[in-house]
Amino acid sequence: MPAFPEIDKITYEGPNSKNPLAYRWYNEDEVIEGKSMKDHLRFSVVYWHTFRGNGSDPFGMGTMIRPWEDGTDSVENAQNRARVAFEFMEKLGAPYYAFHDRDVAPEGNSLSETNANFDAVVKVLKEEQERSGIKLLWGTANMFSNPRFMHGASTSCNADAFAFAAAQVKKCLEVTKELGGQNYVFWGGREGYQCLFNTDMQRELDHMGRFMNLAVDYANEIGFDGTFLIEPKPKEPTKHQYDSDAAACINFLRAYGLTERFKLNIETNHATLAGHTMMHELDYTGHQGLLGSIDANTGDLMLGWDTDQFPTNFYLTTEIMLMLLKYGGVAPGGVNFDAKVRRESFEPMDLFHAHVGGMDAFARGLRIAASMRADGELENFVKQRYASWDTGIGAEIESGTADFKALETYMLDKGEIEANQSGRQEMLEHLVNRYL
Ligand code: XLS
Ligand code: NI
Ligand code: NI
Repeated sequence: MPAFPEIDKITYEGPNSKNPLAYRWYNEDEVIEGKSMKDHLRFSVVYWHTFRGNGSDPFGMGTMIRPWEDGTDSVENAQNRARVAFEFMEKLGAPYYAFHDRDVAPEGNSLSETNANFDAVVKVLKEEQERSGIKLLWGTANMFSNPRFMHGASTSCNADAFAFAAAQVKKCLEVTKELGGQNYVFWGGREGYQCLFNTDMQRELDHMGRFMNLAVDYANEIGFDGTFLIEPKPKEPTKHQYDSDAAACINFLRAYGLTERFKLNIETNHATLAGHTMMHELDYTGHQGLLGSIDANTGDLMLGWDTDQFPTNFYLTTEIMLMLLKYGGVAPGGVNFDAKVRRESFEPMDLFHAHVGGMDAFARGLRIAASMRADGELENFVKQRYASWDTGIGAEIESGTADFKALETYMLDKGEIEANQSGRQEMLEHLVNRYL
């Protein structure tokens, strides 16, 4: 019996459609900048929020109506849920999904029982992938929910927690490979500190570096050649997370020799918690050649936590798509909806409304970004703005032929700099609005 009997496959109806369960902008086979929208966007549904989120918050219990759940933590229930997840993704037309090990299968009384539970559900995931053609964007291990990880996983003061986490990631890498996962994510759920008085920061960071190198070694050993992704977030659950923003992650990867196999998975709500815009984080990561994937959501700027809302703002999606196009696309990463419906949106149908809205907002952002790029006005303005670096003294500085003495001679001779020109910020902001 289908879990969503009242929903047919969501289709593209075009910009004039008033059907909330239709795409107005996402036309998956339509080609933009030489690639289908489907290949540009590589949409992915997350297992944790969408199929495990129950709507509870620190003040109240779960609210979600999920008729397919039998209320137990059994493997059978988890297997049935996996089939429901694929029905949902198929009807939505999402080509990818992502999970934590503990989202898909229940923990048992021992590590071996837990691994067996995981295998039993992975069997169903594999069947469903083969049946539907939906692929795994990435797998990851949940090393933050269980109390054993209260002090962190690889950064715990307790060496056994490191060992347990290693066993968990080993298994999750095997499963990710088995399911043809294209990436593997590390988000450092409790890899940070609450208090510096009880923390040996250097030792913790060294351990985290060691952990990730061990993961790379094991991936090489079993022939998993997907991209490793580290996902920056500045705080929550800990006061300070070591993977705090893109720059901190990149410095970490360089310090521990990990840039060959790792890239970054940038999440909008994490960027804003770090005091950056998503566009900033993408531009920073992109020019470093380390842009791997994105977690698509949005925060609420009035609230200081990771609200993980579905993105619907065209301005935001346009900025994101401008960056993804600029840096050559997001593949083999994707646009992964790490977002949850509000606890007041408790009906199964709301899961469709949320994803359709998010996918359409990104599709619109892609279209807008592509037309801005086709016109080239922004690009030309920036190029012109930096023209002093293309010839003469600018070119000599960039190529490394001008030293301090040469620059002094140049300036003594010239006396004063070329007149500065306006940055035209307001004109450009107005220009961007023309496309929206
Ligand atoms: C939490 C993170 C998490 C990662 C996967 O804030 O976004 O969901 O994406 O562990
Ligand atoms: Ni998040
Ligand atoms: Ni995330």
